[in-house]
Amino acid sequence: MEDKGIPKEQIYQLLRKYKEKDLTHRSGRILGSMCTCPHPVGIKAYYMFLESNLGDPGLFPGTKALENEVIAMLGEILGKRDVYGHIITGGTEANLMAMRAARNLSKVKHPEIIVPKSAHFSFKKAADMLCLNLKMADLDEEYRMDISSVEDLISNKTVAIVGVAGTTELGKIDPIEELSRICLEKDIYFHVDAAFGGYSIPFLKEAGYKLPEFDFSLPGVSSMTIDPHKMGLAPIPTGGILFRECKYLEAIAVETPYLTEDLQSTVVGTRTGAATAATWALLKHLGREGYREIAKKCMEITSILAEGVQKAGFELITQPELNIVAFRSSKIPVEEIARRLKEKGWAVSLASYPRAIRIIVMPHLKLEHVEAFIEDLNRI
Ligand code: 0PR
Repeated sequence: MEDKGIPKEQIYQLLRKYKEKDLTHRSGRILGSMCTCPHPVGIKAYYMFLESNLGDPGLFPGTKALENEVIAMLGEILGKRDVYGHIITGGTEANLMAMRAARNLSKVKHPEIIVPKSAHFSFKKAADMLCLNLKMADLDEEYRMDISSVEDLISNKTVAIVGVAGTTELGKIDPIEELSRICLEKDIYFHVDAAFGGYSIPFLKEAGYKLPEFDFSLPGVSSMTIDPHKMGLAPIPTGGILFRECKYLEAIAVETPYLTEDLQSTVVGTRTGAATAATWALLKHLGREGYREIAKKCMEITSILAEGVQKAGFELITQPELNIVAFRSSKIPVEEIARRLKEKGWAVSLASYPRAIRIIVMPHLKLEHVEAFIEDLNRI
């Protein structure tokens, strides 16, 4: 570190050099990310609230009011307006909070949680941090959580079951309705990870897509993850955790003696209010119609991509249920396909189960990008 500071123009120039090395979503070359270009209205709102700290909400009552409104709006999207929750850093923190609530409310020794094999790796982190035994349920032939496998894994130590609405690798929706019924019957905490699907499934349904029930309208659902920084178009880091009842938030609250609030339930202490402001601004600005159009557009491009992939001689792993396309070839290993695509400037990701090229059709992917990609795929 220099003793004398560098003039700001020079600083910006230096930063631009580093930035040039990064990929951008806008280029249409990032095909394996659940993030996207943040919407300009969200960016402006984010800037406006940069100094706001929801870790000490008494100092920022305006931002706290925005958070309350955001939680109610997200709850409304997910079938229940009067929910309790917070805007946090992302799906990992949301899943961690949910598992912590489930564990704290049960008095069981050596607690276990049951997640599908397709669950995001954040549950491994949660299990490790919270000393939970992680049980992985098998998937059925459509890569959804297998109900009979779940039933086999349930024991008197089970403190939570997790279903995913929009799996990370394939975008599948687990049988949430059946899981909700089982959890209600057996009095087990049921968390739905809709980090990816939460902002699209409800809007696709409104647009006429036939998708299953997956939210708080099912009485067994205790909590849900929904990430504004994925299909919500908010800047990162912006996640959402919603609980059906206040007692779950209370179960993870700690006393905060010298702050303007008495209790805090989030993992992080100092917590940006900018993410909340951006989420609020986008929900208000885009409205249901805006999000409906975004979700629909992504699905239309998903269909075009899925068709193009098959025409190019590749095999779809499964029919896309949401905006993710996963495919492989009987002739070329997926690692080799990914390598050749990288040579042509495409940043794809690989699904682990089954092994496949995985493309997430986020709002930054336009038709021209997908057409250029299919052309390159044909050459491969
Ligand atoms: N739950 C689900 C279903 C997810 O897909 C993810 C992340 C999480 C929870 C965790 O969310 P946070 O990453 O916000 O904590 N899914 C993406 C993934 O792991 C995240 C991602 C986004 C990764 C952009 C890469 C990337 O470029 O694939």
